[in-house]
Amino acid sequence: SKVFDAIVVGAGGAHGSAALYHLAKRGAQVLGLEAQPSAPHDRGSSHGLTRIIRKCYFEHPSYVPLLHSSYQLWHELEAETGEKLLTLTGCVNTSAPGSQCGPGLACFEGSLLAAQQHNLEHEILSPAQVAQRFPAYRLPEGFQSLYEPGAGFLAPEKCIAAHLGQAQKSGAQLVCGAAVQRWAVEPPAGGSGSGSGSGGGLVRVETSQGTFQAKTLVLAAGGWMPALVPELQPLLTVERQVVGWFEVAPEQRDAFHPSRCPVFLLQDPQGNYFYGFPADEHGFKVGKYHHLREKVTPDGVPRDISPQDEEALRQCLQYFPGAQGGRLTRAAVCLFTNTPDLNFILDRHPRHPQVVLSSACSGHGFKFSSVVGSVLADLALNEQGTTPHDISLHRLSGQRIGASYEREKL
Ligand code: PYC
Repeated sequence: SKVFDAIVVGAGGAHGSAALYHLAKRGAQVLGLEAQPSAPHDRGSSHGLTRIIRKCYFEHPSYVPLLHSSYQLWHELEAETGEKLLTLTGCVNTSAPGSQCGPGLACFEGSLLAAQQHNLEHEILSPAQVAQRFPAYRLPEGFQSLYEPGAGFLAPEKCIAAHLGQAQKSGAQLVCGAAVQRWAVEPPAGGSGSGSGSGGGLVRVETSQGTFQAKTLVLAAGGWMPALVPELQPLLTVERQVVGWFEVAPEQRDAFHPSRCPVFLLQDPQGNYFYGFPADEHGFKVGKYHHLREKVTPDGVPRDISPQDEEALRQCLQYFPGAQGGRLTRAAVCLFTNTPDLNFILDRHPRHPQVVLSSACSGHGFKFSSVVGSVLADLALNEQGTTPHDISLHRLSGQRIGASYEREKL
């Protein structure tokens, strides 16, 4: 039977679709497998109409070079397809003094550090300046804000469809409804390597739609990664995330228009970390990072919206009075797959160099998917698993477990 150069599992997701695109563009014979019946889909981590993209990266300045490449690749994909994927609105990165959410610096301090280290365009604004420039916002006294004009949002479903469509134009095959039951590395034929950086035998992937073989395997299955790669189980937590759209008062709609309302990250004194987008036809979309901190399994995640879900999101509206009394018009449940340090995993499997792992975007990975696809193609196709991108933060070293950002090392 046919031996592909690469198989991508999770091809209907952000990183999988991008990997399929880059592999196919480089001339690899590539097969994308997606467990859901169609792609893009709304069962994983990449749906809900909008995802933030920004460069003043409070999580860690070393994400910035990846973000430069990511923006460039999104623009290239827009040019290839004629689709508008990225809308620039600017981003308000704001935090209350002393707020610290997660292992890193607070949003204001961290975004300032990234902006200074990488010479990124930004402005520092007081709450009064924020309200004057962006009338939807009402930030309390003391909040510090960094405004990044080059930020905005991506349309995730369109991005995935664009990557898949272009991949197929370059010869990739895509099989949806193919759930992986088992994968294994076969013993090397005649005891020697089989090319393409495999350093061993072929990879065999058994699915609900048949068995496939390839020289390399890219596993990018989001919340399904712990089941597919048991070695990752101690590192990964799958979490339920909810976003909601709230109605905006009619006289306030101008203030929530994308031309006047930047996307935002907002960390309050209670340790809550909210994020959101200008209003679309459904209303003003907000989320709370880690939401209710519910650990779930990807197939068992509750999809109904509870009063607690709505209440958690409504807390954010105190900072946006034009939406405060607004009805919840729409909501979406998706998955975060988190590592302890919230950095992604991008590496080869520790025991199988022909298997590439991409996982655990920890809720902030979509914007990177264009460049991550290119990194995954490098790891899969380059003999030594090298990539020109700096992914040292994302390699699977022993230090990753329980690692935290240390300011003095930045
Ligand atoms: O990646 O900007 C982001 C983000 C904010 C909240 C969740 N993800």
